[in-house]
Amino acid sequence: MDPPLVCWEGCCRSFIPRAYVFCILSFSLGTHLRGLETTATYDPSTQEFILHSPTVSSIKWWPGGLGKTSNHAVVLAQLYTQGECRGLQAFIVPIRKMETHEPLPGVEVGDIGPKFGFDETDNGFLKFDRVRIPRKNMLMKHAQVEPDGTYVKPVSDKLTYGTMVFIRSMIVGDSARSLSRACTIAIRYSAVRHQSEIRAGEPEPQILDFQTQQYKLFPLLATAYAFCFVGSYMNHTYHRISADIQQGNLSQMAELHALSAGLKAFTTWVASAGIEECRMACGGHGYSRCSGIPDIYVNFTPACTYEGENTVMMLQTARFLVKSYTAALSGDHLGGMVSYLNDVSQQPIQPHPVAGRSLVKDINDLGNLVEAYKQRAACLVEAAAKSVNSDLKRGKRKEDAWNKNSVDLVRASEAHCHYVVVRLFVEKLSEIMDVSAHRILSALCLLYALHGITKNTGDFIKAGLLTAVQIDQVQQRIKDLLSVIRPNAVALVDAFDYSDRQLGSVLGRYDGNVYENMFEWAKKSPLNKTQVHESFHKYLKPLQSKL
Ligand SMILES: Cc1cc2nc3c(=O)[nH]c(=O)nc-3n(C[C@H](O)[C@H](O)[C@H](O)COP(=O)(O)OP(=O)(O)OC[C@H]3O[C@@H](n4cnc5c(N)ncnc54)[C@H](O)[C@@H]3O)c2cc1C
Ligand SMILES: *[C@@H]1O[C@H](CO)[C@@H](O)[C@H](O)[C@H]1NC(C)=O
Ligand SMILES: *[C@@H]1O[C@H](CO)[C@@H](O)[C@H](O)[C@H]1NC(C)=O
Ligand SMILES: CC(=O)N[C@H]1CO[C@H](CO)[C@@H](O)[C@@H]1O
Repeated sequence: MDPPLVCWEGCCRSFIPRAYVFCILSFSLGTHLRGLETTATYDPSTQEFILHSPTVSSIKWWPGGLGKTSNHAVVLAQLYTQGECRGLQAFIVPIRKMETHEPLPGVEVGDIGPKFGFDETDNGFLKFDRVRIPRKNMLMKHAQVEPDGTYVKPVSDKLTYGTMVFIRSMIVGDSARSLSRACTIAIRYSAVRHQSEIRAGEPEPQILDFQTQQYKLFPLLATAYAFCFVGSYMNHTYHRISADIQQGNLSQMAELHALSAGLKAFTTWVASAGIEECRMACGGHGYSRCSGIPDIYVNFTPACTYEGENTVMMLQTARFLVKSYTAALSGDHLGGMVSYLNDVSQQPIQPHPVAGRSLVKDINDLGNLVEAYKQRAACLVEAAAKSVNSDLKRGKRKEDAWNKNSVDLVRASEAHCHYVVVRLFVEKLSEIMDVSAHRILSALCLLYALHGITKNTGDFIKAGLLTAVQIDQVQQRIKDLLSVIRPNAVALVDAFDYSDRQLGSVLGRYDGNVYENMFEWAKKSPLNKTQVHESFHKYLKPLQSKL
């Protein structure tokens, strides 16, 4: 099977001797890093840090492998030295004896109990009571504490969060993998399954021939393709910008943070909901674990929460968007994915479009559609930023102005991410040289863009990007595209190239022999070990004899 989705156990392996089993405890209080209560106080007399989690609320909860497996942990804690709090730093903390695996003195550690999924993972809790570790156990690449307790600041505070940015960037690819696996299963099964009738008296059609089934699955298929391209873009962007950061050029660090946070949230939300739609599209058997989809879902859906809760991620991206918008207004020239905000400041968007006049001239023109998504994002960013600014002018406190507009800020971030995804999909097409592959991927790309418009019609009409008549055309065109994609649907999921072993699905088998194998699978149920279960003798028979 694929490597486990909780990947951060592996992230630090490069610098850790093999005998150590590690887990990373990045947050003590989840979302609010600065509010983290676990402290690491430096004691120069012994050159040690003292780790302490004083309250029940500061118990670290959740890291995979912590409950029973790890003997060391990387812990983020508030550093105190020379009487001052220096903010979050990371420390390597031994938590169990190497020989006996018993918890070390002052360490309280264990498993958190059953969860929504991850049954095989020992997600754990951890509490410190004045645990001492040597000074060299602080990860000092960026910030340092000298033997006498002198604190040396990092070049940028943001550098401390580099690992989180890396994992978020990789989660974008996970979204693509999880959604594409669910699509593979649902689409293959929909080609195998026959049900009902379309024309009276004729044989039962494949359920994939129902327009409604296509309408459920093909936009998700298009999304899976889009996310594959976005995942690979995010990976390359991460490597490109972090190479610059290594060289000391931090100019694009804020862009990288905002992009990875936003795309992590956008793709995990969409993929998580999409996997569940795929499951329901398989009817009753989708609910059986032999479909493979329940496992994909429970393993994937925590990605909406871990490594940065999605709403909080969207708000971080919004902060960058509002900052960029404000910078553009005051004459800065923006680069990267937010460069469209340069134009907004020059020509304010018309709030009330003239009837019949719209930005999109041709709903089949991908260039036009990218422009429309861009303008929609610009409109929503501008509206949210203006609203925050006017609240500030009216004397609201900064935090209150932010909170009072946060629904709109999240919407602005989503629109920005949606634009990025559509744009990257369209750009990818120019790299595809094979004529027939280009034709079908263009249809998928168009479906992705048009489907997104129908889900957000209000935004596009309100901003004068499309007229109501064009929205009707969009809806019609989507139905045409479903028929275009239908003959290629199975080939398009085969192209993801998952082996049966990777899919782990009876419904999604490559050879389509679903029913025989489902029967085999059922026979292996533990309840079938005996022909007659003991509960019959214990409970049912006595009941029957009373009748
Ligand atoms: C399977 C799994 C594995 C995990 N593994 C690890 C691990 O290995 N290491 C580790 O350190 N952690 C791990 N975690 C913990 C995870 O990182 C946190 O759960 C996550 O950061 C969310 O924090 P929270 O639980 O405190 O949620 P909260 O922050 O309490 O979120 C609850 C709600 O409050 C909202 N909210 C919170 N703050 C804001 C805000 N500022 N603005 C608007 N809304 C807000 C959220 O949107 C959400 O709706 C894991 C979690 C899971 C589920
Ligand atoms: C990510 O990008 C790096 C460098 O650009 C490349 O070596 C690596 O193979 C990529 N990984 C994935 C999963 O695409
Ligand atoms: C930093 O990187 C950016 C983007 O690659 C580049 O435009 C800029 O010139 C670089 N700055 C320095 C000082 O090298
Ligand atoms: C594991 C096991 O014993 N499975 C049995 C379940 O029931 C079928 C049908 O009676 C048997 O053929 C299997 O051997």
